[in-house]
This record gives sequence, C-alpha cells and structure tokens, in this order.
Amino acid sequence: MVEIRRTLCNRDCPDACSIEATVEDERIVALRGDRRHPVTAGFLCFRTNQFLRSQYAPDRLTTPLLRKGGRLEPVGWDEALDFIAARLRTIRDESGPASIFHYRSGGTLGILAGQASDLFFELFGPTTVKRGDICSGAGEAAQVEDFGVSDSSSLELVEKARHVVLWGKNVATSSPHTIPFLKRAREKGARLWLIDPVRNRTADLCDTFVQPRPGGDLALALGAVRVAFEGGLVVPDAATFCDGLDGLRRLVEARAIEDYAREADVSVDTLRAIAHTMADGPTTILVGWGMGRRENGGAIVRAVDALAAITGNVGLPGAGVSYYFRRRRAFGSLLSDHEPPRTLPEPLFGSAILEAKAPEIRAVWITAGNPVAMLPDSRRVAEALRTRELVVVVDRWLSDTAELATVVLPVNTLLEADDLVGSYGHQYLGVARPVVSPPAGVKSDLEIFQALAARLGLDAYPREDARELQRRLVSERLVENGVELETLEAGAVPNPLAPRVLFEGRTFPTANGKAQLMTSLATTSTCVPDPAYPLYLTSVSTPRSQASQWAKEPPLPIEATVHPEAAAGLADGALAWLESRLGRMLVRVLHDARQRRDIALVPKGGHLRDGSSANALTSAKLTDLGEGGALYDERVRLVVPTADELA
Ligand SMILES: Nc1nc2c(c(=O)[nH]1)N[C@H]1C(S)=C(S)[C@@H](COP(=O)(O)OP(=O)(O)OC[C@H]3O[C@@H](n4cnc5c(=O)[nH]c(N)nc54)[C@H](O)[C@@H]3O)O[C@H]1N2
Ligand SMILES: Nc1nc2c(c(=O)[nH]1)N[C@H]1C(S)=C(S)[C@@H](COP(=O)(O)OP(=O)(O)OC[C@H]3O[C@@H](n4cnc5c(=O)[nH]c(N)nc54)[C@H](O)[C@@H]3O)O[C@H]1N2
Ligand SMILES: [Mo]
Repeated sequence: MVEIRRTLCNRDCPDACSIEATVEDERIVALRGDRRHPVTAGFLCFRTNQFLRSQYAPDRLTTPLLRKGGRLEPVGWDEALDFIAARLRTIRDESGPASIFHYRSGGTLGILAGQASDLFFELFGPTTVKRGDICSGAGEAAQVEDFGVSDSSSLELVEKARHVVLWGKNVATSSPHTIPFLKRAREKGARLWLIDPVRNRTADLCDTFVQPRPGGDLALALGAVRVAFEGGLVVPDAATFCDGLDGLRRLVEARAIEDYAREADVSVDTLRAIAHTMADGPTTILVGWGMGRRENGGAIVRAVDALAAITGNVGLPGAGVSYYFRRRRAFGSLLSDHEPPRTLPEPLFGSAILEAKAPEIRAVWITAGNPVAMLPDSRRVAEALRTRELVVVVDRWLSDTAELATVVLPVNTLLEADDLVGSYGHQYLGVARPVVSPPAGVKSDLEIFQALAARLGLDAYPREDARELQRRLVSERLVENGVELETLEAGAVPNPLAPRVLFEGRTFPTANGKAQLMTSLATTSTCVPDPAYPLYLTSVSTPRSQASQWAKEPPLPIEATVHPEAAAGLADGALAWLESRLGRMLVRVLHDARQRRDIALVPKGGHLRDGSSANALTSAKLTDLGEGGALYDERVRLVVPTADELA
C-alpha cells in the first residue's frame, strides 16, 4: 500500500519544514516538501531531500552499546539501562548530583524531546547543566540588552520592506525557505543587500554585495551610525523611543568615518550607502547567526541594532532587526525550573569538565549533540569525555562523541519523531508525527527517560505517552486563542501569541520601555592582522550537512577554499596543511578569486576521527556577551606538506 504521510522537520534549522513522505509497506520511499505549508512551499533542502540515506543507513544504531573490555558491544536495553541506573545512583550518592553533567544540544528541536531529558535531570538532581550557547549566545544577549527580547515580526512582512539587508546571513545554505519571501519582496521593488566576508550563492540573489573584513561589521555599523548622525538621517523622534542617543553619538564620533571604512575594509561610499539605505526605509535587517560568533560578536549585533533603531527601523511593517523567532514561547513546560547546582559554559565544554572541582564531573550525559565534532577544541572535548567514569550518548549513529561513550542508546530519527515543533526562522507551529515506526530496538528520548525513571524510582516523572504530553504542552494561552493539539495536527498554524509587528508603537520590554542604545565598547577590535597566521578559519554551514550529520560524506581530505593569492603558492587542487596554533589538518586547496585574501573557507561539521574537524583547530573562546563561542576568530595558515608527510 502506498500512502502520503506528513510530518514536521525537527532539525536545528530556521525553516522547520513540513515534509510529505511517500510510504510503501511501512518503508519510506520518497520525501518532498509540503505545498500547503506557507514557508516550505513544496520544496526541501538538499540535506532533507537526501535524508533517506541516513534513515536507512546500514550503520544506523538499532541496539544499545555498552563498553566492555574497552570495546562498545551490542547489549539489550535492560542490561544497558540497569547499568546506567546503578552507575548514576552511585555517582549521585557519593558525589552529589552536581557531579553529573547533562548536555543537550540541537539534534532535535522537538519541544517534548528537549523537556523529557531536562525534566529527568531536574528530578534526578538537579544536576549540572550547560549555560551560554555555542550557536546564538552573543546575538541573543545583545538583542535582549537592546530591546528587552530577541524576536521578530512575521516573516511575511519582509515583503513590505524597501530594502532588505542580509547581514551575515547565508540564506541559500542555512534557510533556503526564506528565499521565496525575499524574491517576492524584490518583485515588489525592494533592493537586497548581502554583507558577508564570504562570497556565497546568496550574493547572487542580491543587488549589492559588500564583502567586509571578517569581524569588520562592528566598524561598518558604527561608521554607518556616524554617517547617520552627521547626515541628518536619524529620525527626529528617535529620543522618544531610544535611550542613549547622546552616548552613542559620542561613541561613534571617537573615530573618523575613514577609519571605520579602513577597519571594515570597505569604501567610505559603501559606508554612506548603508546609512542612506537605512534612512530610506522601511528597511529590514536579517541578521545571520554566524556574525556573532566572534570575540566582539555581541558588540557587532548591538551596533547593528543601534543603526536600525536611530534610523527608525523598528516597530514598523517591513522594518526591524530579525535575529531569532521565539520558537518555544507558545508552548508550556513540564519543568519546575529548579536552579541547577552548577552550570558550565557550553563553548568551554572540554576545559570546564576537566577543571570542575568540588565535586568533579564524574558522569556526562549527551542528548542530541556531537560535542567532539561541533564544540571548539575538539581534542580537549574528547579528552574530557575519555577520562570520565560514565559517558552516556543518545544518538542514532556512532558519531565522534558516541565512539567515546560508556553506553550508547539508539534513538529515533526526525521521520519517526512524535513531538511539537516551533521555528526560529518563522512563526508557524506544528506537530511532528511519526511517518513510520522506529526499527525494533530503537527508543525515543522520552521512552528512554521513562524507562530510567522507573528504575530510579522517580515517581514524579510523567508516564503518559508522547501525544498526551503534547496536549499538556499546548499552553492554555494557545487554547484560548483557538489552537489545540488537533488544530496543530491538521497543519501548520501561525503562532497566535507572536506579534505580527514586533515592538509596534515603538515600545520595548525594557525597564523604561525604550530601546537601549550601546554607548560604550567593552572589547576592542578583533581585526588585528596576525602575520604568522594570515587567514581567518571560516568554518560555516554547507548545504551538504546538518552540522556533523552529512547527507553525503565529503571526499577526504576536505576542501579549503582560498583566494589564489592567499594559497601560499599552492596550486589549485594541491594538498596542504591547514594549521592554527592549536592543531593542523590536511586539506585540498581550492582557488576562488572571489574570496577575500584573509579567509580559509571550510565546512563546519567535519569528523575528528578522519582529521576533517575544523574544531580541532579552533580554540575555545567566549564571546563578549551571552557566553557564545568565538568560533570564527581563529587564525590559520597553509603549509606545504613534505613528501614524507604525503606518503
Ligand atoms: N545546510 C545547513 N543548514 C543549516 C545548518 C547546517 O549545518 N547546514 N545549520 C543550522 C544552524 S545550527 C543554524 S544556527 C542556522 C544558521 O546557520 P548558520 O550557518 O549560522 O547561518 P548563517 O546565518 O548563514 O551564518 C553564517 C554566515 O555568516 C557569515 N559570517 C561569518 N563571519 C562573519 C562576519 O564577521 N561578518 C559577517 N557579516 N558575516 C559573517 C558566514 O560567512 C556565513 O555566510 O542554520 C541552520 N541551517
Ligand atoms: N567550527 C564550527 N563549529 C560549530 C559551528 C560552526 O559554524 N563552525 N556551528 C555551531 C552551531 S550553530 C551549532 S547549533 C552547533 C551544532 O552542534 P550539534 O547540535 O552537536 O550538531 P550535530 O552534529 O547536528 O549533532 C546533533 C546530534 O543529534 C542527533 N539527533 C538527531 N535527532 C535526535 C533525537 O531525536 N534525539 C537525540 N538524542 N539525538 C538526536 C544527531 O544524529 C546528531 O548526532 O555546532 C556549532 N559548532
Ligand atoms: Mo546553530
């Protein structure tokens, strides 16, 4: 029998697509995008189109693995769970719950899956958990300081903009379903800008492409603010909704416009054009998540916020600085928000575990993440895990992280998920319903914790099935607004609790209701040349993978794209060492004359075990705000390998 079944994609992506799966005798044979979903609009990205490869991969885990005599051996669920329960109980009783670290990342954005694991560790402990955010820490913290909240107007309103600035946002790769909205905006007359040190396919969609120095955006935005003050481009009533206008003016007047342009490595004319584009609004700025991953990433986003605010681009349809959509807001919580006894900064995962004292971290539980590949200083992350007494990894494949576990528990894929999903790139909510059942031997995160809770006597842990718990998570406010679980099951629904126009009336959820403009700079510029390591290691998303989950594994050694004059004399296609102060990896050099001379472009998500992880070269450093990871401030160089090394 052939049937079309629908679900929502739960992976860490702003698009949160509605997927139509063709199922033949309980086997999925095709995937396509749902035409009825306003954002999915009938197409899927490359990696989801290819997802059946992962779904039916021969190396998919379908039984728990337990380390015996140094090797991971297949065992039954009872043996694995009994082992874990006994060890967790002993460690907690001997050293207290703070000696257990629960780490959860973005492998699924399902609301229930996330809460199922958080709730377990709250009830069992509370245990140590992470703080900060490797992905969006700096940008979100910046927006909360400026506007009181990081949120967006409805994505549809981008079509009301006269100008759209994609500021460090590679929609072609990271959120392709934004593109139809941008195209419609353009058909209605909007002009599109891309500001990105990397030349990528998004540039081809835009009218203007600005290619500043990596991290030069701070100078770019502050320079544009200075132009705005000098050129009378600040809206006359700015003081009625902005705090700190004088302080901001003093801050930007400390340097000349030419200085800002030089530091950003753009022309003074470009700087002026950006300021005038902002003043010729409504202008929407879509801020990418990459730009804030620098030591001064928070300051960069604050400067962009300030530029938008003073030019009046807040609180109006077609205006605004969109960084995030509050995807969880509509849903309730099963948690009681007990304070954890300790938190560890996510970007410093390896050293934080190794250095934790009183008590030491004895056990690490990893849900929906591959920190060895995806967190900076991969080798230290691996060392931290290798030296713990108990490491449990819940995943569907043997990632770099799972390989180091004491126990690996096999979990469902996104096509088998039963969950609620919101999006961080638009306002639609929905339900993920299993398109097929998981293979025998695979459990969901919820089922795993229910089985463990029963073994550990955690009576308060819910016993209902996924659907009943989803009903509890559909908040009263949603129901009051006519959205019930059944409504969500019938098809994606715009979140009735989300603002259509964010900050309408130009009031902000800050202490005094005004936007808080930046008036000082805590960090200095990170745009300082490093002659020994002249290239910025730019390890960004590729269409071919979701972080470390490749749709198709790339050929090794991985490719590093550089400007021909920045290739250290290496020919196009030559092998080379890509070296930072922390480590090196073998790469195949690709020439691209459209790239800047200070960038080496590699995919994020390479594996440590095959020498393709950019994070083996990336040092663990925090951003200025929000404890994000300054992933892209790493400097590298290309080195010609010796004949011996290549042999
Ligand atoms: N195919 C694919 N899609 C994905 C992901 C994936 O791994 N693969 N990852 C998902 C995740 S985890 C997230 S968080 C989201 C967002 O995913 P991200 O990959 O964070 O997406 P972008 O917002 O495109 O941010 C990256 C862009 O920032 C640019 N950038 C880097 N440094 C600077 C700078 O100093 N200035 C400026 N102006 N730009 C800079 C990079 O060149 C790149 O084009 O997308 C998701 N979508
Ligand atoms: N160098 C460099 N490093 C980066 C970035 C970068 O741009 N450059 N980007 C950063 C960003 S934006 C992010 S968000 C992080 C992402 O880092 P991670 O969240 O660690 O990324 P993934 O490799 O996708 O790991 C998610 C894992 O969850 C598993 N999974 C999938 N579904 C489920 C499920 O239902 N339950 C469970 N338990 N597991 C599941 C997947 O199989 C996968 O192994 O990486 C960061 N690291
Ligand atoms: Mo992310």
